[in-house]
Amino acid sequence: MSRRPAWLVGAVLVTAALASGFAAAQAALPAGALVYGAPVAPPPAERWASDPGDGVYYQVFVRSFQDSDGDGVGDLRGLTARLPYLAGLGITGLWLTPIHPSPSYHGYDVTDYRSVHPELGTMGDFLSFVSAAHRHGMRVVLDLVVNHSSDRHPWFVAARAGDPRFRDWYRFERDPEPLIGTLGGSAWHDAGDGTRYLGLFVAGMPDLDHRNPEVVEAMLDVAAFWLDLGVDGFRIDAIQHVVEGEDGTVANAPANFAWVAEFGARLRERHPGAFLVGETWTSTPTIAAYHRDAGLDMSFDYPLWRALLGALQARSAIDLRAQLALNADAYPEGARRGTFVSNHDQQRPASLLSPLRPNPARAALLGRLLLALPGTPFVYYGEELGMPNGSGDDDRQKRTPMRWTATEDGGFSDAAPWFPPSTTDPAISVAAQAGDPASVLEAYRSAIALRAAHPALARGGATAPRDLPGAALAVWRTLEGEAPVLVLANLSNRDLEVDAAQLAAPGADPGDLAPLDGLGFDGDGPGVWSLPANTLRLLGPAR
Ligand SMILES: [Ca+2]
Ligand SMILES: [Ca+2]
Repeated sequence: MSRRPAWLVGAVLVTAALASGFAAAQAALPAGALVYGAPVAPPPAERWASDPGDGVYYQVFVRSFQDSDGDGVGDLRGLTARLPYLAGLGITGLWLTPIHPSPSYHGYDVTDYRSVHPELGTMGDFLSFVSAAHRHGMRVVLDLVVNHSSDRHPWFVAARAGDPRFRDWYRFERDPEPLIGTLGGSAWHDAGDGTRYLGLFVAGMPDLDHRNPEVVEAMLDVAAFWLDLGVDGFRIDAIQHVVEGEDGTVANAPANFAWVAEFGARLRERHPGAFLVGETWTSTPTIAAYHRDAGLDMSFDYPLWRALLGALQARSAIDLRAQLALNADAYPEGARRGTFVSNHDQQRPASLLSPLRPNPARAALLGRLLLALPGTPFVYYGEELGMPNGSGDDDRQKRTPMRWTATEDGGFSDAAPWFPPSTTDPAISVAAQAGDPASVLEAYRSAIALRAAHPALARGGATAPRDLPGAALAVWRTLEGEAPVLVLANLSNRDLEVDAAQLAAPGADPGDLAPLDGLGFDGDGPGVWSLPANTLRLLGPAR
């Protein structure tokens, strides 16, 4: 009997499959022997020495990132080809919005949880992508849409047709108690047979009934399927809404906390290194409760997102300081929080901060701020270019094609893109910004590199002194055994002087601090720093 670990056998098979063409290899091997359910990658504990909360993640809307085959739709091969760009940016993890078959462009209504949307590629393309991402030192996180399926998923089709087994996978009722959906209307939808079914979001997304153990088991199997293929973790969509309360609560019910605890624990039993990051679009105390009471591996810090954008919009650090202080108190030790300034559900910050014309300094400041504060930063594709929103309220305007080249089409595709780019400005492109120190892209690159180089920035705590003008933000980042870092930002549109004497300094003499970014500093003397408008600087003990 071979002593080779099971995952290595799988890896060899898949390597052979990729080398010789996935379909051909699949045909040559016994059914089920290749990838479906066979472990193909080393367990995360061996693959990753570091914590999943370390590093910087990048959120990709695959359909809009890079088209590889000239059909105007971004795909997995295109994404794989762009991994060197992301590695060069310092990215260590990727979150892909849903990649499964779905009748919608966004994919949040899944019809098959175990395959890849044909427009985005094949299973072989996906495996090549995962292998390449791992070679580049990036984790892969998939969106797991557990709360609901598509109304065209075979489970729901069977349920609606009266199949007694699948009927209990959803909630059908003849005379339900009224429930308000997440978008404001009734959460109950006409099933056409005298009953109504629950769909908290829209009629096309019926809620799965996770009070039924069979449903929980089915979703655990889906998660395990992808983990066996080398995926590292999942972003749990709509995590607050998975199980509704008996009293009509549709968010953060006690039963929902119990589901998060059970799902996470059972997944880690099967895959000890797997991790879950929840779409915790709620208040700080509630997010903290998911860590404390449900053992959630990582949350998304929506309150900090609001505070970061608010600080830039109001040109005032006052509320942001308060949020940082609240975070320092609210979360249990070791709670990992994904931090962000944009995602596929939000108006892009470049448009919010400067609606009339691009303002690279403001977009760069926001990014530098995100990357200088506690948490695990998630950068949304295009954010690192200051890419604007398209016009109008359509969600697709938040998910427009990535701008690679300075040409009108942005180099996304040889064909007409599935949706028009949000801008044709040549300056909003990787090609125009790469190498330009004044660009948003280079601000992100240097901020990510500084974060990686200074442990206090990556993993330290944060204290923000309040004895400063509202437009100035100072944050001490401290970590035991590591040199502290002082984050200094000027949120206003005019120059500002900061006197170090105003900053109580933990373990460092403010007069003894030097910039960490290699750039000079204007100032009136030791400990007085002049900050131009819209800038952020990092200082540490002079060596
Ligand atoms: Ca394509
Ligand atoms: Ca639900």
